[in-house]
Amino acid sequence: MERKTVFSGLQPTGNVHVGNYLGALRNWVALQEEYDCIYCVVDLHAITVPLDPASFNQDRIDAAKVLIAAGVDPERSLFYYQSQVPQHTELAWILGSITGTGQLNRMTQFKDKADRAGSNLGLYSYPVLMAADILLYRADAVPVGDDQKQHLELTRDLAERFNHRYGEEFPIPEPIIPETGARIMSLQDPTSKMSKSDENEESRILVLDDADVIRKRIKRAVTDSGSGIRLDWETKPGVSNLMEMLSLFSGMSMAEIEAEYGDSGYGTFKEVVAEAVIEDLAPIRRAYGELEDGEVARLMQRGALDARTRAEGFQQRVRRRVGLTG
Ligand code: ATP
Ligand code: LTN
Repeated sequence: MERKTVFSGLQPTGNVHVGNYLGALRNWVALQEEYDCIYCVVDLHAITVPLDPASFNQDRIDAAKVLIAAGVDPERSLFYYQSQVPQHTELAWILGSITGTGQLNRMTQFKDKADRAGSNLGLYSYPVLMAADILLYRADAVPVGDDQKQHLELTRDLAERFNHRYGEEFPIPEPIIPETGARIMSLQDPTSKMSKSDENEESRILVLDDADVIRKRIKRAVTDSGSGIRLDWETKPGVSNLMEMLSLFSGMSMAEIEAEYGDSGYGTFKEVVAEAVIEDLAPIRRAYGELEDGEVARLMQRGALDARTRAEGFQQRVRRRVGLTG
């Protein structure tokens, strides 16, 4: 039986944090066992907010290195930079022509980002480019964190609309969202999600942080003024967030965590969480240190070449459907 196709993307802005890792990246790695996987460093999405051109190429290489160090395998999966495969933007334009502005106006991530960074056309049409990323390869499934649900809904809608107007071309992709870890919260404000763009760097743990930084971040994580280690997102969101991280990093169930640490003080519990995070991330940090920029740049070039060939085959079908062939 032919393997199903998985597609996902990560922006090369800021450093990869444990939210990205637990919500998406761990799934990317695991899915390589069973699926035909395509993973993309989405640099064109990243430039929708202001960034420094002088350091951007290094940001892309660093992001690619973290992904490879975490287990994305360029020998098994197609792995490349989005901007090196122009078929993404061509399909985005075609899909943009069947996207209602009313629908884009409802995208919550656009509203959030536009409030913070100012609005522009790229940011507005960001979800259409994301839909193009996914549909370009006829992906069946998309591993993402909880915050991408709305964008996935739009992708599914656009696939259906295209199929209806131009003939059956795209499968309707399913999100793969983990049951736990899909929304890791900020360490400083456990009611909002951990984010790369949060100004306060104490709000997150990066996959490449060293042991001392991880201990410090968790020690300073906001909890509540009560006591007891109990899963309760309403009244104890900070503690619940730490419990979720411990469960995902150590493999313990929530019941086991409550049984073992229910009566512990917050200080002691935080030390346990920190050690579990440090232990799980250490091999990634080590692997990262062994990768060379030049080697990664070459891998990405090769990935782009393969991706262009594959994407072009698919795009010829789209052009024919739309009436754009000579
Ligand atoms: P951020 O919000 O951190 O700036 P992002 O979501 O805008 O990141 P990406 O880095 O491209 O952008 O996200 C990569 C993946 O990580 C996506 O699948 C996203 O859903 C997931 N993700 C981001 N933040 C979290 C989080 N706090 N918890 C779980 N998954 C997350
Ligand atoms: N918008 C996503 C990144 C992204 C993506 C994709 C994820 C761009 N294209 C395609 C899955 C599939 C985000 O995490 N901010």
